[in-house]
Amino acid sequence: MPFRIIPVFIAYFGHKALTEDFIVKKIISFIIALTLLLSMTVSVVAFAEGTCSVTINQAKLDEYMNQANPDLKLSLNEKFALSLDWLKDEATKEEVFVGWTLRDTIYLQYCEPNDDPKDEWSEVKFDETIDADSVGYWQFRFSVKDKDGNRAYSNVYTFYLSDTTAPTVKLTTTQEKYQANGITVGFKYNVVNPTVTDDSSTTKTYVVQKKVAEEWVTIYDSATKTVTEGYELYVTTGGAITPLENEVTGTTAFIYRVVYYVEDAFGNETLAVDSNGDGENDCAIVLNLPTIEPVDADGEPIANKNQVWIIVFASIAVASLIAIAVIMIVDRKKAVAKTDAE
Ligand SMILES: [Ca+2]
Ligand SMILES: [Ca+2]
Repeated sequence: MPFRIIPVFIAYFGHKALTEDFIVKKIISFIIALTLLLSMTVSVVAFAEGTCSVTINQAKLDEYMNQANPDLKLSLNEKFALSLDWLKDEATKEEVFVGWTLRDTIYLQYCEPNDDPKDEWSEVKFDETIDADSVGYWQFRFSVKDKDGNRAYSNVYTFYLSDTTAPTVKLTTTQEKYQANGITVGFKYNVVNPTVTDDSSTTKTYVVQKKVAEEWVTIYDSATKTVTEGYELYVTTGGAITPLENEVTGTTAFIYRVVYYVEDAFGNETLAVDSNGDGENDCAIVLNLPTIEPVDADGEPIANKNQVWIIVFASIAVASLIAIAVIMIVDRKKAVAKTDAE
């Protein structure tokens, strides 16, 4: 008897299971339909975002940009602002940005030379400035944002920003010290470069000059690493100066100097000093090197000290010689006296 219940049980619960399965399926279908609908709506909204209520008249913009070209010539380290006359004029602005109202914002977008134009755009508003601080191709474009945040973009304009400024050059503190206090005769002085500041890489060369018969003679050229024939005694092939011991000038005069030449990567040469007195600047800076005697830690000339000691030792030596001579004479006299006595 209980076995007769089983088919009924199966029939009942089987049907119920079917019914539940049906409901689950319906729910899933509904969710799918809802998802589809939702994604369609999102897509529609997304497409709607691309439409800006302002359109850019590219041909007109090109026209104004061509006229404005001189204004857009950039030079390094200048604050660059979008101060274009046609943009200040409401009528011409509306000609380019068709449909523009006060609720829409015009931006100048820029991509610096080292930035990727795919995604590294920065932007400024009409009256803001850009720091034009790197050499190379800068890309610009206009973008207008309407009141709903929709954007329109112009074509890209490319400008080459060049470095037209020569490097600034000044002596280091150590160089200033040597220029004031002198370099020591008989000792090697290694020439170093002055402090050079520029936005691009720089080339620094120098020549060592020595005053011979009132004329400055170049005795070493760092560009070619050559010592002028006959001056091997005064300067090494590495450009180090060794004044001879008899070349002491004192700190108020000098017979050695280093003339520096500095140029940046764009050929801007620093011409700040007239080294040959012809009235025209020809080099970046000159380091004058007076020559002094060697001094000890107390500032006493070592040479003088040596001389004192030489005198002391010489005096002792002379005194010793006299003493020996006296002893010898006395001994000899004694010996003579002894012989006489015999
Ligand atoms: Ca420069
Ligand atoms: Ca000159």
